[in-house]
Amino acid sequence: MKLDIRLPEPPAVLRRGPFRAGAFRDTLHDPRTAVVVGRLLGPAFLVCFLTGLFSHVLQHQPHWLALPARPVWGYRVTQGLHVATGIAAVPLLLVKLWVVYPHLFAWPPAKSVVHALERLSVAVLMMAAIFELGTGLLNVVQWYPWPFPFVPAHYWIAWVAAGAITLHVAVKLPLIVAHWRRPRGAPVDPEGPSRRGLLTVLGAGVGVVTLATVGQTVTPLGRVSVLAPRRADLGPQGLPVNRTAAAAGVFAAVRDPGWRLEVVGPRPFALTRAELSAMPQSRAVLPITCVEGWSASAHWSGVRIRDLLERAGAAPGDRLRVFSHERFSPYSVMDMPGEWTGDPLTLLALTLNGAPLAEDHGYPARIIAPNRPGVLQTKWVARMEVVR
Ligand SMILES: Nc1nc2c(c(=O)[nH]1)N[C@H]1C(S)=C(S)[C@@H](COP(=O)(O)O)O[C@H]1N2
Ligand SMILES: [Mo]
Repeated sequence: MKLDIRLPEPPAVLRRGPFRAGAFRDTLHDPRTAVVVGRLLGPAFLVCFLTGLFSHVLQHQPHWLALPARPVWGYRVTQGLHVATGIAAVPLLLVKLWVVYPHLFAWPPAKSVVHALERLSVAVLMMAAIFELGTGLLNVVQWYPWPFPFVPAHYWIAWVAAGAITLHVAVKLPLIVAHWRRPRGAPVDPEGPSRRGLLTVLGAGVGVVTLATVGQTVTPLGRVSVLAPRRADLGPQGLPVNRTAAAAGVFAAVRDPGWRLEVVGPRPFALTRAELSAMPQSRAVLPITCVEGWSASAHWSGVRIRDLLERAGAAPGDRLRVFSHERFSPYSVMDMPGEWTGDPLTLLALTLNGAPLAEDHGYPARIIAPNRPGVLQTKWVARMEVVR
């Protein structure tokens, strides 16, 4: 007796994974659907990448690059878009992966070396995209359960993702071009699940996650955004707080009756809070825009940094290094380039929304500047140094 132990031949083009042949309706897993979803996911990734890049250069500004301090709400818009497009990209990426995942079981796994490399690049793209969205989301809820520093990891993997996406689009360009438009007179399967149905579900998903979170920066939607970790109007003096004075360990320093602001420059000086209040005061309506996605506008008043620098004998355009009473924090020291030190809206703020700064908002004095990330709005300022 002869046993036939030959395995059945896999279908020529595509094996349907662990599922029976025909388990997937072709309209939902065909190149046209992949292209239609890609047309939404691509721009979301692009906006997220560019706004992220802008945030990065603001926080790590190269000396040769001058950045604008206007419009004052610029960073509020770009960072709001960064977080919103990142969140919208989650359902988009999930659907995209679902549309193309039967290709995971393509047979043979690699037709050539080039094909193998192409599949490898898609694997890199997937991992980088999932890493970026995952770390970004956890950053929004301010949870850092990983052993690496968030900012450089999120930044460098973004370049990996951008490179892999560019390669992916280049490789798939013929397919993208061929399926960009709806095929004329294509037969519609009346019984199959429709592409339009899938896109409706996807649109609803994007709408829900956006509405549930965007209110942390689009203030009127605050009540709708039940998943937003912050409400822009909740907090002492009507403004959220990320790090409290207690958490920063600054009580002793900021409650010291002998507190003085030290300004170091060609003509160094020190001023008490009463002396600062006696100087000409300026007002500004400026937002705090936290990189984590919440933002809120507030009324500030205090002394222009420009006036303090002038008094210290600095020249216009000089840089400033600001030291907080808080120690051992990435926000203990902040550098401010000339575009901001000379700006009439950059203040050493003493009041917030009409009352002296609460301790949690940086009492006795904090930095507030236009078009800058929240992480650079240093609280509990102790000392400022003119940098030449
Ligand atoms: N010294 C110090 N300043 C700081 C911080 C901090 O942790 N320490 N947090 C920054 C961040 S991340 C933000 S978003 C703003 C928040 O300001 P607020 O608490 O007054 O709203 O303060 C910034 N200034
Ligand atoms: Mo922040």
